[in-house]
Amino acid sequence: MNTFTIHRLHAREILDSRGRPTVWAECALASGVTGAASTPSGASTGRAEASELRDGEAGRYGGLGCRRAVENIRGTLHEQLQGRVFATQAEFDAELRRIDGTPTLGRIGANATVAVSLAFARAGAAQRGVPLYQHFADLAGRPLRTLPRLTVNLFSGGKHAGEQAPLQDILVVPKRAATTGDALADVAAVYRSAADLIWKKYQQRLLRADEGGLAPLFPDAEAMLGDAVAAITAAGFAAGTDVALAVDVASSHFYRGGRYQLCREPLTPEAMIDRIDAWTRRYPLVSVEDGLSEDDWTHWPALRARLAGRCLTLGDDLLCTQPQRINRAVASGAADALLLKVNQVGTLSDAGEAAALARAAGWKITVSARSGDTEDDWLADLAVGWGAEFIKVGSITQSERLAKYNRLLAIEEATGLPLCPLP
Ligand code: 2PG
Ligand code: MG
Repeated sequence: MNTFTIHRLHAREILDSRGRPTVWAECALASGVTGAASTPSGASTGRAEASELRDGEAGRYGGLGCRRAVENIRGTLHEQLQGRVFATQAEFDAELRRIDGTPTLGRIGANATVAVSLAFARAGAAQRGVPLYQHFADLAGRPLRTLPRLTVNLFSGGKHAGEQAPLQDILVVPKRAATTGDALADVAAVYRSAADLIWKKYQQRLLRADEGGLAPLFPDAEAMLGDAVAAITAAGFAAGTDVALAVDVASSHFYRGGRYQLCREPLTPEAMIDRIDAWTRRYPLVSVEDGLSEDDWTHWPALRARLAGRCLTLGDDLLCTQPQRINRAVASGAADALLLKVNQVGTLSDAGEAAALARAAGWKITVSARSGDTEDDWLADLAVGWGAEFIKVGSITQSERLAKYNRLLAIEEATGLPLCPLP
């Protein structure tokens, strides 16, 4: 049997794309191979996410330092795991959980466990002599079949752009393109025409948000969606057929006292559902993420029922990649698609359990980066290995985003896999 013996765990504090500290970890196995990985970090986080351990030292990175998380890897985890033999990723991740001992991984820090869990996976792939995407596919027990479709950030608002506009993320979804390479070319054409349009309409060119999206002072949600359609058309595409849209409403962040404060217009949950329904009829949306708040469990089933068959009801903050929240959503019919972020749950195996539950319910999966991310590209391998229908990485500017797209291009070349059929 192929077993994995830990020789050394190492870590260091590095910076993410927002210039904030995060964790890089390396796992060396006794067989002589090593694997390294780094942890991304969100800004628009769900309340049920696993706990990042931050130093809280006011004079250093505003308290966001990760030296304690790094020390926990170099110290506690290295000392307790050195020389230990693991047969599977699941055994290794269970041991991380046991050593931490808290449900949210707050003692060692989920920012530490994510990096270590992924570094162990990379080392495992290296020891087996297989590409990381193949290793992920084998961990999930599924054959490689397709590449994920791109959902690419075009316009930003909400917490990714200083709250200048209500919707957090308007994404471009290439439909006509038959390969990742062609899909990126179509996205680039839309991005260019959107930049021209933004210049003409808002006299703003270079202000870019956290994920590289354009972020002018849109007056309202409809302008964001309408301008995206105009950019698609101006680039010469048929909106909806060649290139469609997706939206991350991220509405947990403007839900107060039972009302959705959309552009200072307080909407009841029913009115918010009507508004989203109207968007899906007026604009070519293939999915709506976090249309309702993470606290509004009562109304999610009505939203899903309203959109069913036309547009995916995608849960991010609602689910936080947590198996027990996904079970609740499946039982109540609250969603039909999972946004999967490994650092929301803290280990690769927990994220794998989340993906398996979503699959068993017949849901679609979008594997997602975070708004604070690094040049690490494991996300592309994960999306391919786990057969995600979609991947969400951010815009086509900024190297932490491009690392993932460029890795997808390499995987496409190596495997010749087709893009996932459209849902
Ligand atoms: C989201 C993500 C990625 P963040 O809300 O889906 O866009 O944002 O990483 O800030 O949570
Ligand atoms: Mg989201």
